[in-house]
Amino acid sequence: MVVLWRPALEQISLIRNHKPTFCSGIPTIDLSKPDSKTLIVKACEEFGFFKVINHGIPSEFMNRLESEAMKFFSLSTPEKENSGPFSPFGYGNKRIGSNGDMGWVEYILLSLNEKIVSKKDSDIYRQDPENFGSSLNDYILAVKNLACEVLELLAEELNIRPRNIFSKLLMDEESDSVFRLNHYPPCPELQTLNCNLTGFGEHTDPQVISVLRSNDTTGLQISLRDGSWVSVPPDQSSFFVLVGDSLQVLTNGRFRSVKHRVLANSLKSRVSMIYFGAPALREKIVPLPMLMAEGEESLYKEFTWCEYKNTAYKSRLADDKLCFFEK
Ligand code: GA4
Repeated sequence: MVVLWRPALEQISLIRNHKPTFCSGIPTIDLSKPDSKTLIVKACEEFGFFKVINHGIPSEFMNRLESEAMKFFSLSTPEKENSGPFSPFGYGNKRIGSNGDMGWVEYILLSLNEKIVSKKDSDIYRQDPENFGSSLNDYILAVKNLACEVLELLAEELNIRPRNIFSKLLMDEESDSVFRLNHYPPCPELQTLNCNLTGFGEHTDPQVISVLRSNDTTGLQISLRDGSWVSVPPDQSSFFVLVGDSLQVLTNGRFRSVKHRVLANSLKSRVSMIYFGAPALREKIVPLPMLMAEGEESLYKEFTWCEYKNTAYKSRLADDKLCFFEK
C-alpha cells in the first residue's frame, strides 16, 4: 500500500506493509568464464537484470568517482543548486523528471551526447574540476566499454551479425547516452515509522542498457516476473546490468526491461552511479529481423529513439511508456 507523507512540505511515497526480502538468486555473470554469454541471454530473458563479476574495471575508478561525488553532495544546498539546475540535466534534489515524481534522493544528471552537452554542465565540476572531471571520464569510458562488451556477447549468443549490431548504437558519436550520480541520504525518521520511503520510484529505463554500481548500502529492488519485489544485496565491487525498454523492442519482447526502484535507508547513505546507454536520436528502434522467427510479427509500431524519449520524458516514472508503441 502506498501513502503520502510530507517531510519538509514535499510529497514522497511511503511504502507500507513491505518487508524487503533479499533475492539470493540474482544471476551472476563471471565475465572471465566462457559460458558467460549463454548465462547473459538467460538472465536477460528471465530477469532483465544481472550482476557482473570479474569485469576487469579497476576498483580505483569506482572509489575515486564515489569519493568525488560525495565531496560534491556534501557541499551546502546553495552551492549545489548554483551548479544547476539545467533541467533535466545538472543537480536535482527530490524532484525527478518534470512530471511531479519525488524521491528521497539528490542527483547529478549528465548528458553524454557531446552535441547537446551544455557548457553549463561543466559547472558541476567547478569545486575540483580536475579530479571530478577526470574521474568521471575514466569511469564513464570504462562502463561504456563494459556495456558494449555485454551487448556483443549477447549478439554472439543470439547468433546475429555483425557482432556490434547492438553496441554500435552506444558507440555512435551522436549516441544520446546519459549518466547519473544518485545520493540517497539516510532518513532516521524511518526507524520509528515502520515504513519504507521511496528513494527513486518504480520504473523501467527507456534506453538500451544500464550499468549500475553502488556503494555498500541496500536499497535497490527489482520486480520479478510474478510482480513481487526483491531486494538486491549490494556489492560495491560488481556492476549490475539492466535491460532497458529499447532492448526489449529490438528483441521483439524476448528480453524484458526490468522494473526497479530504490528504497531509502534509515541509517546509511547510498551512492549509485549509472550509465544509461542509448542510441542516437535519429535511430529507429525496431525488432531486428534476424531475431524474428518465420512469420513472427513485430509487437511494436516503428519509432525513433527521439520519439520514444520524448514520450518517456512526458510520463510519470511508474507509467508504462511502451504501451503507446505497441501494435
Ligand atoms: C529513468 C532512467 C534515467 O534515470 C532517466 C530518468 C528521467 C529523469 O530523471 O529525468 C525520467 C525517467 C528516467 C523515465 C521517465 C521520465 C524521465 C524521469 C521521468 C519521470 C535520466 C531517463 O532517461 O529516464
